[in-house]
Amino acid sequence: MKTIIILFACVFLCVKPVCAEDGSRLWLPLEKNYHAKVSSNDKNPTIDIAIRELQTQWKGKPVKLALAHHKINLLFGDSYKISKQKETILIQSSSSIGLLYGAFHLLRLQQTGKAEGELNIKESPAFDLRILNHWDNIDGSIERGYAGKSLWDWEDLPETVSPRYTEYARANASIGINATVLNNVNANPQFISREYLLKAAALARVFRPWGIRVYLSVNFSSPVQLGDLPTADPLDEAVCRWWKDKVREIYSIIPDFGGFLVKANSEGLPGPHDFGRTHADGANMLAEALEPFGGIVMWRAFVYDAKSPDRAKQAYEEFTPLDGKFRKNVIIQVKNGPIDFQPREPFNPLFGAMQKTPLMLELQITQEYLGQAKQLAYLAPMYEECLQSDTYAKGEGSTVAQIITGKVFPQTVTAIAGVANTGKDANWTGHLFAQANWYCFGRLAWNPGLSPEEMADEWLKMTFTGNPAFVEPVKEMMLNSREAMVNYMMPLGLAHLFAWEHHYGPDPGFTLPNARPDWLPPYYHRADSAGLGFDRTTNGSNAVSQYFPPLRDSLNCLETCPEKFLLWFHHVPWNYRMHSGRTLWEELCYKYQSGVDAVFAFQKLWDEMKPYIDAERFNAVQSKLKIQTEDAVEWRDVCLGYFRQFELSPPIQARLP
Ligand code: BDP
Repeated sequence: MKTIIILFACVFLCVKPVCAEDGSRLWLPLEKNYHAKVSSNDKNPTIDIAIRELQTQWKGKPVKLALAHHKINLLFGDSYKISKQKETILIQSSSSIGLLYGAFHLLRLQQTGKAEGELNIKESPAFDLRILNHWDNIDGSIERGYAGKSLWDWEDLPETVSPRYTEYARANASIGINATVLNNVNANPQFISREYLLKAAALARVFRPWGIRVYLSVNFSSPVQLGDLPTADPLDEAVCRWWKDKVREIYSIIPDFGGFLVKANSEGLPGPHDFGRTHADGANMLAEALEPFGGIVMWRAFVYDAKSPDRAKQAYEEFTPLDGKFRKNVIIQVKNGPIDFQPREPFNPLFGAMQKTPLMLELQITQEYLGQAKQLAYLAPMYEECLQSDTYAKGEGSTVAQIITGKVFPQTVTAIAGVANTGKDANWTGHLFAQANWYCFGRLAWNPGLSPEEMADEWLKMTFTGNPAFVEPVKEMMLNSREAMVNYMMPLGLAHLFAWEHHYGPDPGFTLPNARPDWLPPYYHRADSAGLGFDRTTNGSNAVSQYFPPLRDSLNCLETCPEKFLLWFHHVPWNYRMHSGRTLWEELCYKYQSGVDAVFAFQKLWDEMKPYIDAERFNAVQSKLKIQTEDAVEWRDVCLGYFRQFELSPPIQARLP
């Protein structure tokens, strides 16, 4: 009997290192109450937070927070320094928020086992604005949200302020996010009514000490819908006056309001084109109203026309003629690719092409086209792929990251936005591993040079355990997950093979009478008996010409176009020989199969991770991986089954297992 008890206790202590968790803690440290000694030369709500975070969670030498009233050694704004003195650790910044970021940095070092030894850290963010975009609606639904209802309880605000708002702000501050657009880009005009501004102000009050500013998406026809004006023409005096008065009202309610995000003349939304005006006319009118208060306009370049022969070309065609025509406080918000958040797209050719206008990058964190909250895809490799793409706008090395951080062409403001994946689910993001995408977005917004591996390593250690037996294999799985998904969904540059509307499962052959052709998969894959893929070469739609040489030329040529983008740029014969020696058809079969194989391997690997983490989170991920393998098989079978009909005389039979 004795032996059994001892054995039982041992199993419990050694094999169950972490207590059960539902994921609500995110990557933040467990509240330990270490009573660390923390002092500061100043006091305000932000510094109080930094002190509290350290007091409860820091285990080590006393920490001294030093707010420098004059900028020490060129430490600006959000920047900070951490150094180890003899008996203390010193965090210095010229701003309170810099001290809080420094505190979170120190805690991260502790959580990842790197707090020992020398500390000589100097950090500055690469972007001024590190923003989440929430596509949240007044009724609590979230467009493309997969983690429950909106975090914002509009009905209860401003009177009732949920504690979740503080937790949200804390999580964001811990990774350096400093701005949030509260509502959907498909904006309900009500969001800038007085009633809703008071609600937004209550959120802004919670977020303020965490260094987070509130922004709102606005509907371009608000003067008509909210103000009863007969027009929303941006050159109409009454319209300009209406917006100026509205902006004044906003700042009287939210004094540190950040500005507007605008989706105009896109997917049926109103905009300046309705009045024969340009995007610049529209954006400048709003910018003029915001300018006296220091606000900005983030004007989206996500535009496409039902009649366009190549949707991928349109944003470039509409926006490049306007380069240099925007006011200083306008920044153009550009999605990573020219279509729409597909599992893989080449970078948007607007990056590098607009050289006299600030541009910002819009990434999607919510996995609209990447398995939503059911499938595991770590998106840092996808973000990195875009950020490190060379545009050649000013010779070699003009990467997207260099462009949007203002290093190639000067920018008055720099920013990066991520469409949030948060919701009311206990674990915030639906899939536990989707938390890593929120995390890495914030980390990249601070430093776009961080590697996906570094960030996965941090996130795993902070979220689960530092045990290498868990961290190393799971990190490997994360790093391979996006490529696996590309392979089982749409390899070799295919895009948009989704079933109608829900953007989850496959339906490459879907058509609907009278539907917009650019919302149907055949518009994108162009499969016929001659081959597969969209000809965007100089012989086709000529979208390649929107890229700078020498990239343009290498994309244009079948032999030099990277195979991961082959079918994006070329209509390729079925029997074309790929670099592997396989024909296109064989390669397609091979890619789909390797995607499926990878997911089965993830499932197997995860099963082996059971001893290292709590049962609750282990089971949650395990059951989602089961769904993912079933879905991957479906993707392979449906897509290959469909494409096979076009493939004339296959040199070998498709290897459908
Ligand atoms: C697409 C979404 C749609 C958004 C749109 C946008 O399907 O719901 O409104 O992007 O970014 O990806 O405006």
